[in-house]
Amino acid sequence: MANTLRLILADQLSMSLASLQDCDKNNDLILLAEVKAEANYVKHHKKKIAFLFSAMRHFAEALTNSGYQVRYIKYDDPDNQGCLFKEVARATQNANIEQIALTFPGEYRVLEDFKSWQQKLDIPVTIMDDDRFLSHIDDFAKWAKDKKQLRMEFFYRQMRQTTMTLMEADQPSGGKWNYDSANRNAMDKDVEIPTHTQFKPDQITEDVLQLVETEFADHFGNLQNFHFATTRKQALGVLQDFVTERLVNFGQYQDAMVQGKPWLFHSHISFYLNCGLLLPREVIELAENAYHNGDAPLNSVEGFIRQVLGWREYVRGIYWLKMPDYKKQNALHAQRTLPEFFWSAETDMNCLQQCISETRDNAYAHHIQRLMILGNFLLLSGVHPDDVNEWYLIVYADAYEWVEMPNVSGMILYADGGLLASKPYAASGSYINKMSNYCQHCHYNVKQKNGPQACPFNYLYWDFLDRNREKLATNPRLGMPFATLNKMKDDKLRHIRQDSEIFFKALDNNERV
Ligand code: FAD
Ligand code: DLZ
Ligand code: SF4
Repeated sequence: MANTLRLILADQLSMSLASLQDCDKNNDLILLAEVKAEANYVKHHKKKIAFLFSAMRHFAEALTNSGYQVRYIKYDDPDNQGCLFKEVARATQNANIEQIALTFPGEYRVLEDFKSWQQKLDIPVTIMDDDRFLSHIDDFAKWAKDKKQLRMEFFYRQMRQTTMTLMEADQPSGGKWNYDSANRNAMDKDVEIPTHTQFKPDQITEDVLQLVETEFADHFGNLQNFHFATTRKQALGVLQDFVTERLVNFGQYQDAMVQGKPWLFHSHISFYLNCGLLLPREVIELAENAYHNGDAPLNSVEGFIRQVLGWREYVRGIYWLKMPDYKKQNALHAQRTLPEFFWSAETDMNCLQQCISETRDNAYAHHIQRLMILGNFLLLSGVHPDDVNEWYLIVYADAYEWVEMPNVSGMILYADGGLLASKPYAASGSYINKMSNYCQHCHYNVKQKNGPQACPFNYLYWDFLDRNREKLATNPRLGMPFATLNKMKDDKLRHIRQDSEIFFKALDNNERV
């Protein structure tokens, strides 16, 4: 076998990675590179860069300790070439390399880049399937073929069957596929929320934190209290803590939001799953075992497994099925630019203020914050999908385009015209008030429908439906709200339109809202 260069990306930090499987420890060279092009193509959150660089350095160390030959390019190496291709080109020149092995990347633009390397370098380049995912993108395409709507629920059921997860013979455990109806509680006052797993930075992480502070000073976010896992062992610790301490309550409080409590009963493993420190198979297995051992109820375990085996695999399928066109979709013709306060958190809307400042501090927000606070506001305000996609890709430490874009363009913005979501996830203030305690601390009054003190979500919700009547009124799942809108007195509708106009004017002038 010829000497092979094996490039490993920041989100491919798995010992079981396809392109590592036939590695010849004596003759092959593994390359990891911290490069400007990847760290700056959007201005990633400081904690995201620190997390990935530290995880890369730890992974390189683990590879070296296992006997592999590793070439590691640090960000501040004086002759750092600045992009993956140039680092690969340099490594092939110096090390007698005869071929290159890659694993299928998580972003379309990276794949396009990979595809050009064989010709540019004039040596064979092999791109291997990323078999860490449980569903192959070709199988997803087959499943999707000839379907008008690609509902996650049906894909998920098929995944349960093909992987025999939470199944009893050919029936779903407990007799139902989906226990979502049991998973919509607000937080009970007397429930104690466990602390999330935190790790003290070691020397490798300290070095990286210093580097990021210096080199990425103008990026969003802060580096204080950096506590992420940066090794596989630590990531397994986060997973284990979730299964023993939080999974039991994951289901019922999945959609709850609490002021000052960003982590709740969620797993906090998306960072590790997406960069390769954890594998979906082992995560699902551990959760399923908790159910069989009687350590967690079915609504929690099924709810959690649906996220990993269902949603996570499904959004990846959608991304690769629809790219590159997916990026250009804007079914609702949203045109507004991203409000400035999405960077500063300076807003009187307390729910947004909380979610944005937590995002700034943690590079994390849980799902319902991303969907029903931040996403809901961006949908109702008609912010352009390009701006919204860029923001979400920047601010979350688990964000790569394959997972971020379908959630943004499909789930929150309805920019794909309903391919992913059967209706837009639009809601007024009463939903937020029901699921959180944010409204108790807000400048605005959630009970008020109109006027300067009214919760903006209340009139923006109706204004959104009114503005998008033509595209949404025939959606059967929006029958009820449109019936209400159609019966609305002219006077009331005029107030809604006026309040929305005043609000948007202030927003566009960058005045405090
Ligand atoms: P938990 O609530 O504990 O869920 C368990 C796991 O399920 C997660 O770790 C994740 O791997 C998976 N999962 C849950 N929901 C989804 C989903 N909708 N799509 C894909 N996987 C899911 N997730 C990302 O990993 N990266 C992103 O860039 C990202 N962007 C998002 C943008 C928007 C607008 C929305 C609405 C959701 C986004 N999500 C994204 C999905 C979800 O919000 C995060 O996976 C989750 O909040 C991560 O926290 P957790 O690990 O504590 O998740
Ligand atoms: C997100 C990211 C960052 C911040 N830095 C690097 C890097 O320096 N080197 C690298 O190999 N990858 C990095 N990544 C991840 C890539 O930008 C890209 O999102 C994924 O590798 C796609 O699979
Ligand atoms: Fe958010 Fe409205 Fe509640 Fe304020 S009143 S926290 S803006 S939902």
